[in-house]
Amino acid sequence: AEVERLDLTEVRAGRDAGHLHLVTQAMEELEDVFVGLGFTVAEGPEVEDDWHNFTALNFGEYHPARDMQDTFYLSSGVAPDGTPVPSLLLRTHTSPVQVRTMKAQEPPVRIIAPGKVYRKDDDPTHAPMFNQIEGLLVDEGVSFADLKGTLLHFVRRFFGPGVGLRLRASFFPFTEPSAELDIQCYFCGGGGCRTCKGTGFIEVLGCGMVDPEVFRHVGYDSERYTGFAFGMGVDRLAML
Ligand code: 2U9
Repeated sequence: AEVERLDLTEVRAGRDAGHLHLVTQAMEELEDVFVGLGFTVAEGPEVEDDWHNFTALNFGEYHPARDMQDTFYLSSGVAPDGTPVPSLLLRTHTSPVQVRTMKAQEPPVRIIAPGKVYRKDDDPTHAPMFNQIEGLLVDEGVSFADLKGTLLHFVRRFFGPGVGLRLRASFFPFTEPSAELDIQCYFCGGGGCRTCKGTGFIEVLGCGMVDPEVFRHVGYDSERYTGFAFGMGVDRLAML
């Protein structure tokens, strides 16, 4: 009969000393999915000015959507010596990174913008600082079908091959048309539970076709170019 033998030459891995933060892990996994599709990573300042954070993205000075993205203002008005100080704020989304990229180069653009963002929010489900990844693709002939194919690939890679999904009409000042992407709730399988608030679906991200008004603000020919964009909250996805 076979006798169990002790292998004294076996090399075993040591005990793990620790690991990356779960949000960092989620961030890196998300980046890998889009880098694999040919997107490059772009970064920008967390202290922004009003134009890059709001105006260029089609939030007019009194647009009601500004209310939902109230943030922390650093300075504005006039300095003690009388010189005007532009309105500086902590960015409420990473979208100003895409605005800066478009100001600096002509299409094609294919970037993701990961990083910290800030909002005047503080309750059990909202923190004043959280992480986002946004994507932007601009070229000639980009359609909503390209957006849908990209997001389908993302859901399959990040959540698994068999996960059901749906697009639901929505509104953002910087995209038209706009949609939210939901996946079928994998806690209850779609029947309805606490996690999906009885709906059978979990909200994953917002997206849409870039509003031509945004192209006009950054100096792109809005007759020649179209593009899609999407944005997601990384802390939320790490929890999921
Ligand atoms: C440019 C043009 C369009 C990025 C987009 C969303 C929709 C969106 C939210 C997800 C959860 C923010 O973290 S969250 O609260 N984002 O729903 N973001 S489209 O659209 C852009 C970005 C840049 C120049």
